[in-house]
Amino acid sequence: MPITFIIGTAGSGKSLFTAAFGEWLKMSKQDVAIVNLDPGVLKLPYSPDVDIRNYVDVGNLMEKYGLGPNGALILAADLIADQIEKVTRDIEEVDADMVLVDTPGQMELFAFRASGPYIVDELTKEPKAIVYLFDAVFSINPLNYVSNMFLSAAVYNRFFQPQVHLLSKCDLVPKEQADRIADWSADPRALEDAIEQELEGSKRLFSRNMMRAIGQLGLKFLLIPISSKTNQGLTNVNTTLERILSGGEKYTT
Ligand SMILES: Nc1nc2c(ncn2[C@@H]2O[C@H](COP(=O)(O)OP(=O)(O)OP(=O)(O)O)[C@@H](O)[C@H]2O)c(=O)[nH]1
Ligand SMILES: [Mg+2]
Repeated sequence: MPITFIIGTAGSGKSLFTAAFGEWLKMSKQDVAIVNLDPGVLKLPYSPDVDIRNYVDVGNLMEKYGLGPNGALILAADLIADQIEKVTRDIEEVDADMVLVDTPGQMELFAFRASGPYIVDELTKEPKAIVYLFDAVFSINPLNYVSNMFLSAAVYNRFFQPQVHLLSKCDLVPKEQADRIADWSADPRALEDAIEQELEGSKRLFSRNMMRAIGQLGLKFLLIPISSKTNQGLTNVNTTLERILSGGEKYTT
């Protein structure tokens, strides 16, 4: 069963994308298993087939170890790795064509601790992909966009799995803005022009050097504009994931 992990900064739209894309796959007659790996979430926009909250309870951890909410979330993120066999068994029981995994709200709990890469490596030996979300509202400013490129490169550096980049929440920005951000992702000169025009001083210098450094790594961040409210772009996401998961592409797209 190929697995796709949905990653992005807090509030970037991971859970709603998991819900919308899961529904889209079902409507396209594909069997999909949806896994919630966020131990701290209270309400989800989908009914998970497999739920880490059955095995790790943040409230209990706070009480048992006298932790605050953040400390308990960090501990919970680490404890997820111990539950991997149970999660794997639950996923196998669903027996789907595709598994979508919604990851913890704060990206660093999954991407920048030991447990996330361990889980991605161990959950399956079948093809995997990472979907990384760029929030369109946040990415309108080239400085924010470049910061997100940097975070995305850092995520790639943690997992070394094929990575697909989505521009989420496109229904919230004018179409020309979304197109412009997508252009930056396809054409470094367009991004460099925006940096020259819209940023000044050290912000300009930093952004320009950062985008060049990431370019030198050979990473691409071709963004697929999507909306989990209108389903815009989900066909495109599916085509891209199918290509990656069947062909085992090595590079970011
Ligand atoms: N208009 C619009 N709102 C969206 C879209 N995707 C997500 N949202 C909203 O953005 C907010 C955050 O979305 P979530 O899907 O919870 O994001 P998340 O990355 O899972 O957030 P955390 O797990 O809490 O970090 C919610 O209010 C969503 O309704 C979208 O495509 N369009
Ligand atoms: Mg979420």
